[in-house]
Amino acid sequence: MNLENQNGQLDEEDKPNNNERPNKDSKYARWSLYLRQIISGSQNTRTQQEVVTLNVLLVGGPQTGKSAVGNALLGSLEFSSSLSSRPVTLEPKLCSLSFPAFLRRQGKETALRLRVIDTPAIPNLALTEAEILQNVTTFMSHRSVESVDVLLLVLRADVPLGREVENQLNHTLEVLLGPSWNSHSMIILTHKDQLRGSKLSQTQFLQRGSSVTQRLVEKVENRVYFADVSTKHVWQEGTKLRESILQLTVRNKYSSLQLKQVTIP
Ligand SMILES: Nc1nc2c(ncn2[C@@H]2O[C@H](COP(=O)(O)OP(=O)(O)OP(=O)(O)O)[C@@H](O)[C@H]2O)c(=O)[nH]1
Ligand SMILES: [Mg+2]
Repeated sequence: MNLENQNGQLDEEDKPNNNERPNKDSKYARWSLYLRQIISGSQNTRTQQEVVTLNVLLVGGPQTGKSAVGNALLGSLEFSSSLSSRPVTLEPKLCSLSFPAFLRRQGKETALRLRVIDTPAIPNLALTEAEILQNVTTFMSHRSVESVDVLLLVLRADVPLGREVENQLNHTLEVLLGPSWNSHSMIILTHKDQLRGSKLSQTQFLQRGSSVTQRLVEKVENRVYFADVSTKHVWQEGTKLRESILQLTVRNKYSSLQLKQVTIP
């Protein structure tokens, strides 16, 4: 099914509904979101609203904000996120939520159902790469997740990325999702708020940044999103992130990456 127009932009029908935009106040908005999920959940059953379900995988180095990005996406605090000298997330976790009437598709209001999978950091002080791969693949198979629609590679904007981390991320992702993992990926550069003192634009910042980050950015075809997912701005970021995820999905014509069979020696 071709859902993309010639410019690779969202078709009119696949644009997020502007009605989805909530009140700006984050505390109120979060509660309002929950109430809307509950109310619209029962309406969905009655009116049989169409649903697009996307599996979104969060991957990245230690303490980069993976879990915080997951919380922003779902407008919740389901994933444990905290400042720590040790890895906080040691097991994969899946949380899902539906956003009713998020887009129009084939003339119908369609809900967006996000299934967000948080994972332990790569590299990880507490787990080897083999253990992470084993944990993630076992978890995915128990939860019947066979494919990934969007991979969010979460890095810190304010911390240069080392070559070793780049190599490990590349290797793990290739084993897990195959060599074309980059086609379904987007880089989220968290801690945008820490760059406030810098007078550079985001593009200039990237151009003057580490060659390692630049290489990864090129690899994901320049899909980069600077985010501040500290609690104050989490609501606004969540809305924009969901829209970016939908945009990438449409660009990829709703295709997904099959998870590979991983054999751990
Ligand atoms: N200021 C600021 N803090 C952030 C941002 N993103 C994450 N943090 C903070 O960074 C810390 C680590 O965030 P987590 O979400 O636990 O990071 P993680 O990558 O899941 O960490 P591990 O599971 O340990 O690998 C928390 O205190 C977050 O609040 C951001 O954009 N800005
Ligand atoms: Mg975490």
